[in-house]
Amino acid sequence: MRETKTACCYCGVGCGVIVESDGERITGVRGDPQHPANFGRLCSKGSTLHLTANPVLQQQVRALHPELRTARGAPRAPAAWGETLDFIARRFVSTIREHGPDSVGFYISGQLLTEDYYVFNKLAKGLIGTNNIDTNSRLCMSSAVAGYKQTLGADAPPVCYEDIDHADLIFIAGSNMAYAHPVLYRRVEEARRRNPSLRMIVADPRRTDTARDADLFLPILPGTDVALFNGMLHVCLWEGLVDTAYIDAHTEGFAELKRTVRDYTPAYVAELCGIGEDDLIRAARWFGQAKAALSFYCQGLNQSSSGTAKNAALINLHLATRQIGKPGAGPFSLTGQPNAMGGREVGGLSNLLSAHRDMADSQHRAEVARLWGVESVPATPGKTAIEMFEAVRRGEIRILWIVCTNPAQSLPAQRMVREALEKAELVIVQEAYRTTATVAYADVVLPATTWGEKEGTVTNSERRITRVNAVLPGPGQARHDWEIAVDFARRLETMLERTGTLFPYTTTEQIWNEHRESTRGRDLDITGLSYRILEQQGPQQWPFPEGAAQGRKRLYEDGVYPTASGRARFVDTAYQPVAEPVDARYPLRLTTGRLRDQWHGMSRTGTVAQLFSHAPEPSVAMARVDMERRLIADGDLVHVTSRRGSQILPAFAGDDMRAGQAFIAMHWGEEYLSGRNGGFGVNALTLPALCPASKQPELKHAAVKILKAELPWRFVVFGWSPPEQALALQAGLRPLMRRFSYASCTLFGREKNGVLFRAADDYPADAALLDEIKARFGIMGAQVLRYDDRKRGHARHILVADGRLAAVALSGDISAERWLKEYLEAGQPVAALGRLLLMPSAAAPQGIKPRGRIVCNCFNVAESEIGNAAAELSRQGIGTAAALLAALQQRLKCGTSCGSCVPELRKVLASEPLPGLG
Ligand SMILES: Nc1nc2c(c(=O)[nH]1)N[C@H]1C(S)=C(S)[C@@H](COP(=O)(O)OP(=O)(O)OC[C@H]3O[C@@H](n4cnc5c(=O)[nH]c(N)nc54)[C@H](O)[C@@H]3O)O[C@H]1N2
Ligand SMILES: Nc1nc2c(c(=O)[nH]1)N[C@H]1C(S)=C(S)[C@@H](COP(=O)(O)OP(=O)(O)OC[C@H]3O[C@@H](n4cnc5c(=O)[nH]c(N)nc54)[C@H](O)[C@@H]3O)O[C@H]1N2
Ligand code: SF4
Ligand SMILES: [Mo]
Repeated sequence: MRETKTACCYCGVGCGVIVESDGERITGVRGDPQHPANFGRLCSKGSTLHLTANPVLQQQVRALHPELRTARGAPRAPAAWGETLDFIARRFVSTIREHGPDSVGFYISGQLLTEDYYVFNKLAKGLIGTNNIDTNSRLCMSSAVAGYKQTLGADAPPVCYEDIDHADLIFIAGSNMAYAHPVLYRRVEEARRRNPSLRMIVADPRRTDTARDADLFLPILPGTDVALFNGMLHVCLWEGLVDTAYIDAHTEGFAELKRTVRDYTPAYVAELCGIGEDDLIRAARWFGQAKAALSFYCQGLNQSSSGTAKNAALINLHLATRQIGKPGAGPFSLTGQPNAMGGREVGGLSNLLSAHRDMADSQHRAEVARLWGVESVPATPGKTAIEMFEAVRRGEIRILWIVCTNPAQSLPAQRMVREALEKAELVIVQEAYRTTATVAYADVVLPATTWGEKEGTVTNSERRITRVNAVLPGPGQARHDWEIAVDFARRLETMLERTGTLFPYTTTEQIWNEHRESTRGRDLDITGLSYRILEQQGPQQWPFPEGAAQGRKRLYEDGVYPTASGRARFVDTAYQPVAEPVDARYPLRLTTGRLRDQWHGMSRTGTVAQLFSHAPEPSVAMARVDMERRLIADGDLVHVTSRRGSQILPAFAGDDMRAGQAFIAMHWGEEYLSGRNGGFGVNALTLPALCPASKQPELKHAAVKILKAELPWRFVVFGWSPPEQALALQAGLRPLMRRFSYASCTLFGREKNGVLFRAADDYPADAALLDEIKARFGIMGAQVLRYDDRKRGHARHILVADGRLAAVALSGDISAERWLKEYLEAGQPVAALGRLLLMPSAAAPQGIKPRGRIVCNCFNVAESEIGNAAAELSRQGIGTAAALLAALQQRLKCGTSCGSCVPELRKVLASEPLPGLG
């Protein structure tokens, strides 16, 4: 037994994790009680990290050796590292010689460690001489970067997690913290428990679990945030809630903003935002009157064609009311990925340079060139993510190197993205998993190590740097991302006949020390830190300059800002509607976002069966009225169509949706949701409109139409699969999804691995195709129980093993799916059922009640069980909501481990009529 301290590889909360291993396997994880981000807590994703490292499962999906194809159309073949990197280097040399350095591009990731990031940045900007290096942080944090820089002068969140304990108002805008930053949200819950006068406002078009917890919920119309913040500032001005002395002493540009904001009267704003005037005024008063107002925001602000303006308008509000630079106050941009911050620190975007320097600034370029020992760094602006793929499609960028991100899933406008991937002369994909949609387009696959295998550092949302440690070596021939880049760079240097090397590193510490030196004198100065300090004294916040005893918790307490004048700048923000308005043809507003238990394209969380239990299959959520108008019932398949593409999926009514809106989780890409025409998943629909300042795409707002899909023929297969086959089975089914109008493929189960394949079409599929799919589930041969009604096209084929259901295939009439799956999942003996198993009827035999969705993943507690217990407890007349929750938790244990489901428990309880609560 060994224990290793490291950080969670998912969200930007940056929780500390203690990993248990036996030298060969990771056997468990628990939260690090000493880590200041989580003090021992983990959410549903963090607490299942060890399950993503199960070697039996991993072997089936990990990229284990380099793969190479030397000509388009040929299959990729395993290759040695040396041969592969030499091949790429030769192609780089010839392409650059012929077409210049800007004919290559790197698209990297906020999930890389700081050291990985640093090396790739130096490789592109220092050695190759191109600024064509951008990252998925462009889809995530670039509006936040631009917002902070425009207003406060530097890309630094001025706040810290501890501020939650000092705030008396928490304003959450465009963030579903309960799902996306759960452990930090636990801290908000705790602060509210301790301090009943702490109020919470949530602004979100959807009534999320976070919104349901609010004291004041502002269900604003999508994209109207700038109007909301300007309106709040208008009220604060009118009611004398701005801090004129602070504005005079520490800011500039207020006069212009004031003129603009004058027009944002409560009546006008309430109308624009679709909220009550009273609520707007109340929100402004709460904010302006608070002793300390802390706001949290994320993609509801950033992923917008006015993303930077939304950020700036919120920061304006903080500056004008002096809700900044003091305990409990400030604008807190939540970072999404674990190392979004680290990437920004090393200048990992096409417009940035090391240590928060600007590519456009000639002095900054000279400083970086000096640091690196190169003549110059290029001045030509690099392409940002969307622009880069557009340039690839135009043939301007010929070689594309993709690292630690899955653009064929996560970029908007998938048709364009895929045309680009097809057009590129060479696509290199450096990945830990070979199952992603992007790998299908790779000419070269470079297998990378991942969480539990690699080491370096990451920086979380509150500027805190944590050491990431390896527990086990990587599988097969996988190598660390920085090592791959360094090995490649040296080969390139040799081919370019460069003397000496810019990449003399043999350890991550050497890389990090160089990065550290680049921060000297900058706002993020970490010259006082070292790997040793991080290891001995734990995670530290920047800035931490030489001579300091500790990092800085909070910035700008002295009112001095890192701008030329030392003053913060108000930005004159005017409201702009979303890029693609709804109209008669595309009347619904589609938004996209996160599920509680899944991570992005699901290459990792999608290998853990139990993480599907909270949201088992892809779907689109709609308002009930919009469904009724279109004669759509819950579970019906619909075509969701935008100007860019179409995707079929089942619709369900969500009581969190306003009329006119629809929601699809961003996780459902082609890997899980597909079909014959297009079928690229959620991002078939989204658009490449960009915020002009940050170039961040508007992933949150597309105009769509939704129509019922007439696909009468249905097919579903589900069954248990042995651990050494389950993921391979699923991966093998993926190409077959394209053979149906609609198909999805997901996992289910807990101790066992279940695979579920679903398809629909307008006519029965080819019998050979169905037999092939069934055979993969073991549904073949004499022992299969069969019912076939050929005339009607109905079939029920069942594999029974040890007296229990092992796999079931239904086609035509699939209405028995629900109870058969309950029997299978419960491991219920079926001998007594006899012929009932094959009866064509849909009715469940006596004695089996569907459990429904699993709400508590830690203790496997289902919706139905929670509903029943809640009803019973509320009949007992327990007085307060808090007491009721406690009683529910005591009875079922739900929500007592990671706590991720607690907001949902509160929701269920709130829907019970509570005697004595009114
Ligand atoms: N479980 C889980 N957690 C994650 C991730 C994950 O994949 N899964 N990913 C991580 C990453 S990289 C990121 S970036 C974060 C994202 O974290 P969040 O931004 O909190 O998550 P999202 O669900 O993308 O979007 C947040 C909310 O924005 C709302 N919204 C949409 N349009 C608007 C608008 O115009 N105005 C306002 N005010 N709100 C709007 C949506 O309804 C949604 O509830 O999550 C991180 N944490
Ligand atoms: N519609 C819609 N689209 C969105 C969003 C949205 O809200 N709506 N959100 C956007 C946002 S905020 C984000 S951050 C992006 C995220 O989008 P992506 O970056 O595409 O998300 P991931 O699936 O996390 O991709 C990371 C990839 O790296 C691989 N990997 C894991 N560890 C390692 C490693 O150590 N090294 C290497 N080389 N590879 C590794 C994983 O297998 C995975 O395929 O999605 C964006 N796309
Ligand atoms: S909140 Fe959850 S996903 Fe985020 S770092 Fe902590 S454990 Fe990981
Ligand atoms: Mo993100």
